[in-house]
Amino acid sequence: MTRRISLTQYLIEQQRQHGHIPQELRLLIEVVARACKRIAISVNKGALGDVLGTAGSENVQGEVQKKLDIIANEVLIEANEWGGHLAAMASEEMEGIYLVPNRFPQGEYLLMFDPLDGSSNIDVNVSIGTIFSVLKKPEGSKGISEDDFLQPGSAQAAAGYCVYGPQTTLVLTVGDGVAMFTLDREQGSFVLTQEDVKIPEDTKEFAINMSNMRHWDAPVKRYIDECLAGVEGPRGKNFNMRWIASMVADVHRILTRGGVFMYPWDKREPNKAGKLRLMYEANPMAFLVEQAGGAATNARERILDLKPSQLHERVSVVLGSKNEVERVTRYHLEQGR
Ligand code: P6P
Repeated sequence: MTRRISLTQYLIEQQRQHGHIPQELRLLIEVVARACKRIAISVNKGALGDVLGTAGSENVQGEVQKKLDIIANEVLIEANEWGGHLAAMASEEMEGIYLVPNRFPQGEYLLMFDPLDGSSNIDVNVSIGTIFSVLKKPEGSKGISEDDFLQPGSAQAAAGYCVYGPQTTLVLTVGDGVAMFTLDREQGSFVLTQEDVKIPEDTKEFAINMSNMRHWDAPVKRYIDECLAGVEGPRGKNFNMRWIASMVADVHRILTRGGVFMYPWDKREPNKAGKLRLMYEANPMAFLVEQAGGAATNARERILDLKPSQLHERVSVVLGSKNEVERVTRYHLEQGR
């Protein structure tokens, strides 16, 4: 039975006993957690809060923004800009980086986030979430520019997400394993409900958007065909499929019971490496998955090793149970391209 301690106590123990969390990083994580609680309030209001539907604008990705996308982005900016722990922020919903205003003290960290991932699920009451990634400002950098954010995922100081589902759950790593905290609405705080999360190395469950099958590259089709062939096929076992169209919810399932999640490159937009964004979706999820004993590649290379070239660059994603990720990656490498 996991000790029922608060997020604050957990972070202070990590800071005091393991030296994994400097004071500034602990404050940053607590501020992000408070912002997620505020976002959860808006999400849970639904139609009662006039927060559903589109905002009538597009984001830098050319995607229609939902009202809650903008609300969540504003909550994260306002919560984090004054605390003195950040130098700048970057968001899926903003084209450029957001420098902490001069009226506030500057900190050592850079915060990136997808404020509300899975927006297509908002109006149909399906789980959505906030994804965040924390980097340190490069040593000696004077002014902060976009280039300071372009660090490989292996440089992350912390990463996590908050899933707004039947429970509101914060999942966090600071490089010392993965812990899960469930929001206790009566006391208004996140309570530790699981630590040392581990992803089973094998699985019988895959997550991919099957409607894109005709656009997939051959290694992806080979892998999925083998899964669909079931116990009579080369895998010798039957597989189940899940696709929530909310990365946070799919990754949460995988952290909880294993599985493999794939959003691979496909022929629909051949010049794009994939649909998902490297800096604030793939990197934080890859950090969490690896810390839980899983694996995460872009079908050929370890995601955390990729050197970013743009803030909003996209990437192909294969992550989850180690042995399945290695199989999909092997099929791509055997392809030779
Ligand atoms: P599709 C949500 O828009 C998202 O970025 C991820 O959360 C999710 O895994 C994926 O896109 C869903 O994409 O093409 O299935 O709608």
